[in-house]
Amino acid sequence: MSESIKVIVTGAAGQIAYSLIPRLVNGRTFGNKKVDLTLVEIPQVVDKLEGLIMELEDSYFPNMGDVTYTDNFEEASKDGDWFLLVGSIPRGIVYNGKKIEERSDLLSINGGIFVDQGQAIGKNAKDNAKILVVGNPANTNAFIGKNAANKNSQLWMAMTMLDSNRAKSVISKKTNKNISDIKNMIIWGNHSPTMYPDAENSIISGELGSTVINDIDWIESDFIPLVQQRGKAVIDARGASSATSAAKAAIDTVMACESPTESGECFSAAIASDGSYDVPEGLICGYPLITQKDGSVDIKRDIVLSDFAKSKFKISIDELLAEKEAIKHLMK
Ligand code: NAX
Repeated sequence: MSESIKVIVTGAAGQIAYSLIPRLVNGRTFGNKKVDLTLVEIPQVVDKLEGLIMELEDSYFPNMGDVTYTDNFEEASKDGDWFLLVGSIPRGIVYNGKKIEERSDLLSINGGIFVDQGQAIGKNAKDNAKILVVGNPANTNAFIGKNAANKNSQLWMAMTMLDSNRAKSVISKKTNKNISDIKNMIIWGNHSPTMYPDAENSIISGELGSTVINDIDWIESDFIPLVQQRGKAVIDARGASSATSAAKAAIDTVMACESPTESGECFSAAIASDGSYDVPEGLICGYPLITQKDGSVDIKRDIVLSDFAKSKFKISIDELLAEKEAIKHLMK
């Protein structure tokens, strides 16, 4: 093991993290690097991480380096290479005496957390750090964090890989193909029920989705709502939100960034718009992405959107703009 990498995970005592953290040190996600982990939680539950660390030690992970835990994010962020920001305050809990039900309250509370975390990352993390925001509202949390970090060499992303994986599964059932035959499943826009999963531009056994499926009614009435509402369906069935699939999607995103993307392919995550596809600059928007040979991550710019796609995508961009408006008091 020649190289080591420092990975910071917030929300480390939560249900996604329980499934995510062991995979970070399994020798696959970061190849043969030694992985040093810093696990972060809020003060009320941080001591529970002692138990998780005991389990990690008992699991025999040859690639596991130093593992520590803390409730001090500022301290944790020092020299970080990768940040998986999973922790956030969920809807429905009582926070400072008030039940958090409105999306605007959620945006504001979590936004405040991401100002502090963003500033710490900008100041303390590596210049080429990569940050994946999982905690909701993920795109706007990443928008706030990136602004607070104020360091363009760091890459801020919000996770849409779970939506992409869900969409691949729906298409594989519809077309009777193996899920590995479905590529380039792009999620445009916000990680929210307005997202636009792009079946037309997916690649199914080497052919364009619009040719293979050729059924716009199914795309509009079945496929899109199924993907958009899948998170709720899992909660209804399981009595808890998606955890193991969310953890797998976070790992898929890290791995997609850690090695160059195959020619012609792309993966899904939300990053800051540079104006591509007419998205207002700066919004953290779901795009098709490519990891270059030098490790940088770029938007794939040669996707052609149909008028149908553009109209759906616009709904999600408008929502991102409304969220930006709702948190403008948190911006410098
Ligand atoms: P849990 O409630 O099980 O865990 C969240 C953990 O975050 C808790 O242990 C809490 O103490 C901790 N936390 C809260 N604020 C923190 C802070 N400032 N610093 C460090 N830790 C903090 O939730 P879980 O099911 O693990 O979900 C985590 C987040 O992922 C939620 O916001 C959820 O909405 C979001 N999701 C995002 C998905 C995506 O595709 N982007 C999909 C899955 C998931 O719904």
